[in-house]
Amino acid sequence: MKALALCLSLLLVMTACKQKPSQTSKEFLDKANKELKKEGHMASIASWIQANFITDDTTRLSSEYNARYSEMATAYAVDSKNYVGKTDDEKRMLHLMLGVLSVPSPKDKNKNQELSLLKSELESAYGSGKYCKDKDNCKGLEELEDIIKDSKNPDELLDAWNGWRTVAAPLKEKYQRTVELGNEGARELGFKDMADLWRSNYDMPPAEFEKELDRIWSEVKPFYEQLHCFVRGKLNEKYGDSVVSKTGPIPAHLLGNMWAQSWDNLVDLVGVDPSQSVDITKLLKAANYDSKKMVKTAENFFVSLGMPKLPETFYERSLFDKPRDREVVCHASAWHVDMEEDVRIKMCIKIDEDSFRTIHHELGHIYYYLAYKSLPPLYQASANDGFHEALGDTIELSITGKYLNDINLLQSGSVQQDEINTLLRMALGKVAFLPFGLMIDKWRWQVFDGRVQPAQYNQAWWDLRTQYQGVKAPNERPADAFDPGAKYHIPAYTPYSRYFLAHILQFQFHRALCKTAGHTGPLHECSIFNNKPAGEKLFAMMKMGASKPWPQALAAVTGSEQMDASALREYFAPLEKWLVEKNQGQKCGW
Ligand code: X8Z
Ligand code: ZN
Repeated sequence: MKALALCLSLLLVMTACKQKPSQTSKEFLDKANKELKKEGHMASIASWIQANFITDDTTRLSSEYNARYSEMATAYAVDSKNYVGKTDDEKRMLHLMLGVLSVPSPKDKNKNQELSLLKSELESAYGSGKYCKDKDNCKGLEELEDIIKDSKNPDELLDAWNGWRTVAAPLKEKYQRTVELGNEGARELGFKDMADLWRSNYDMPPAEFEKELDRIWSEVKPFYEQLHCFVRGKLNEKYGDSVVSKTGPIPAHLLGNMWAQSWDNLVDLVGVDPSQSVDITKLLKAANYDSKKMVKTAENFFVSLGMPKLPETFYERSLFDKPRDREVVCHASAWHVDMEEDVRIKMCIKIDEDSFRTIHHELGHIYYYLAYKSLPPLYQASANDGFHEALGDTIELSITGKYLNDINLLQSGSVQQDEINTLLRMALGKVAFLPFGLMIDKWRWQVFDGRVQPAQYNQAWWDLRTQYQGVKAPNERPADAFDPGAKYHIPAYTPYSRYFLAHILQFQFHRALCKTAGHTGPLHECSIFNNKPAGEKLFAMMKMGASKPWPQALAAVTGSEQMDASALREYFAPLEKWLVEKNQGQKCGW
């Protein structure tokens, strides 16, 4: 009875607070915007140093500054619930404040510190992870990825694949604890758990967002199954029944990518004709490109659309090349350090097509940052997070043979581009990715909401990999395996549905911008290079930041308020037809 009374009086105090905050919602938001920007700047600098120079010291420093930032962001988020907001803008910012942190910290100071340190440690452990066969033979992720990319020896592939996963196993305990703490933080903000929080950032009820993803997936699944069927057939021809069956899921070490997330490194194996499609790696090497020239070339594309040149500090402060003498997080990233003009990328650029495409992806983030830099910090984000990831990829879809001619990388007439070869190359990258993009957060949601307990982490991961991708673990997994931890975004806590959305949205943007540019032929032949009206349309949307619900931002470019796969299907239509014919007589699916 006493306890109940205490609760009741607490409730009364809280209700009273809600009615009478000491400042107006505008004053509250102005202060929050200002202080979060300032503290975020410090956290960003510290994280930058950590990621560029991984040591125990930088890990601690970064954890310290990020703990301060999280404490502040969480306090503001909790406090925001005492305000209603007078205008639509105020209401929107109050809601956005709840989602500032993807892993919200508990109010308890010790737990906040603990969470921050664990997160920094996970990031450092992933970035500096090594697989050592013996003490003089250690390999980092970059080297192991090269093996997966180039080798056609199943034993060698398996060793590199397993090797990288030995780095992830020890992360499980720390990860498990971050889930507990992050969920506690999410509950203090009024969410059921972190899954509920992550799904609440899409201008629709969280449960509907999941349905929305499933709906979009159902639009592309039949096409993916055809691609899967074709690739599996080729792998079976190459490696035989004992390595790849003609009917079941594909073992994950054979797809040319450490996570089997995109299969573009299989172009040769699946028979893409090098004389009938453009091999960008070959062109970059022949023209003696270095990392900076690759970045300049990508910048030049954005400038050709009417966007500004990058600030000099971008070139002074970015990291383009993997340093020889220190550990860095090589996973490519784009940073908005001060929420103004201090923008940087951090990448271990290789002179190849994959890096060339990724540079465009990263500059997409950078140009988004610059476009919305004058907005209040809470609006300094994209309409939904898929837009941010889609931006640079949209530009990348304009890297056509004609464009490569225009920039003198490809001599005109040297390659007779054929439609199927060109589309197959693209599909191995973009279409193969879709179920991977979807399943990562499906796994996390189950982990966050408790449907999957730590003892089932790995099994649940492989169940989803098989269900969605038709991919399986190449061998029985050790009891302590934590294979999800071998993918950067899991220890780094980067939400992943954004990439699934981006792979849909980029085709919607591409189709709309090509229309603006007056393009009439097939979509895969369109490049918006040099087209100012298309650039203006895109930049206008980027300038909106997160200030409006995403359907409005989407409509500003495409005229439609719906995310859907029709543009992707249209882009690949000839290939889909071709694959269906090629797969006649095969038992597709798994
Ligand atoms: O992480 C990235 C970017 C940085 S936002 C390089 N991507 C995802 C990945 O590598 O898993 C781009 C595509 C998917
Ligand atoms: Zn990105």
